[in-house]
Amino acid sequence: MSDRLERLKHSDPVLYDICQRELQRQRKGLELIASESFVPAEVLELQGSVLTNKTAEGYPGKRYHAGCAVMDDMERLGVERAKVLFGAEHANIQPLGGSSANQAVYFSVLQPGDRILGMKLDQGGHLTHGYSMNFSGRTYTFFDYGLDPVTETIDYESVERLAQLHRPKMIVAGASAYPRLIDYERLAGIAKSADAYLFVDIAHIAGLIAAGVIPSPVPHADFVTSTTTKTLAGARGGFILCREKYAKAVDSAVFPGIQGSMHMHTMAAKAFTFGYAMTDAFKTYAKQVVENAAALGEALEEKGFRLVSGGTDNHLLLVDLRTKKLTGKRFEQVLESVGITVNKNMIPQDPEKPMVTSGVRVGVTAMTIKGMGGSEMREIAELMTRVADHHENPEVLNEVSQAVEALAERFPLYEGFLD
Ligand code: DSN
Repeated sequence: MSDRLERLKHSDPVLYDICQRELQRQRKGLELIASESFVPAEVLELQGSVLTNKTAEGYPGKRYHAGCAVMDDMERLGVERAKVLFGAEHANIQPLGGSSANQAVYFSVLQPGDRILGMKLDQGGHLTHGYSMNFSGRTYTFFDYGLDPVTETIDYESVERLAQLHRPKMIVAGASAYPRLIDYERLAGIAKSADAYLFVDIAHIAGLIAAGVIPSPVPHADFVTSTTTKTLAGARGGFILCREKYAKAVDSAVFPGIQGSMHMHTMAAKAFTFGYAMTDAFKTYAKQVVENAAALGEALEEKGFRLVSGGTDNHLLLVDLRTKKLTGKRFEQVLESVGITVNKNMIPQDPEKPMVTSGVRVGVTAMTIKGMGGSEMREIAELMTRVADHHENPEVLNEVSQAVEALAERFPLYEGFLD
């Protein structure tokens, strides 16, 4: 790997410098973006491998180009691993990302204009679950459900009511900013009584599900999609799990429905990701993620932050900044200035606009992969609190910046790579 970048250094010093700067940013900062992780070196190797050279369309044994026998072995291996890991009847690992995986699920059994019930974006849902400017909201007729205003958890009674009222063909569950467990069994019952498909997008929590530390929707849902990044902590791509009876519809929705040739190098990295997620080391990591999120949440609450829903069951926290008289935009900016990266995020009933917000989303996956535990979570909470309470004091911010770098560098990242 260092050899390849050695070439880049001479052939394209500008891009080499960009890689170096990004590596230093990742090494010296505290990465708390909930959708990020630090992938194993094998994923970096596979994503940079000669597998990128092979063009293939179709499925193993039924390709549209010659010379695919080796890649057929690789795709079969990845599919088999995904099925075993999640206990699924069928897997398609060709989607280039989570969005294309979701597109393929809709496309597999729905027609443009069909009714779908999805979770509101500003209450934790995702762009591809019906946002008006996204392909989903532009192609299908979405209705949305949200959270109970008191508990700030999914209001299942309203899901049930809306399902009976609108009679959607599909109910979509899963979220990009929801810190609590989802009752898939209950949603499956609601979907069944409305004669709707249940589709669950587990992109954020797939690693925790794979490791068995939180419940799986696979036994209850008709379709499940995910990315292999985030808590699965691997390749940057997507995949679909479904019941066998939908296998043909899903496969043809992916190809030729929405994709042409696939990315063999990332598919191989996905196959590695599924294999690695079966190991004891991965299970230990996933358990620690949940413990770290709880520890960070408790420490932030002790320091006067309010957590949406009062806590977390997964890898992320949604922090309401109104008790600190800060907007999400301001806190994101000032945290970034000291080397802590989070993203501003709407909170339920947010009075601010989406580009301002009253909250931030905080995830612990990347820092857990680096090896951090409960005591480091408390240090991070202390640093975040100092930033919130002194966000206009350059001296304090300078001290925090030094403390961030010192904490980050106690946990080395990709030692020997790119150096
Ligand atoms: N959906 C975006 C997120 O949750 O950050 C990107 O994966």
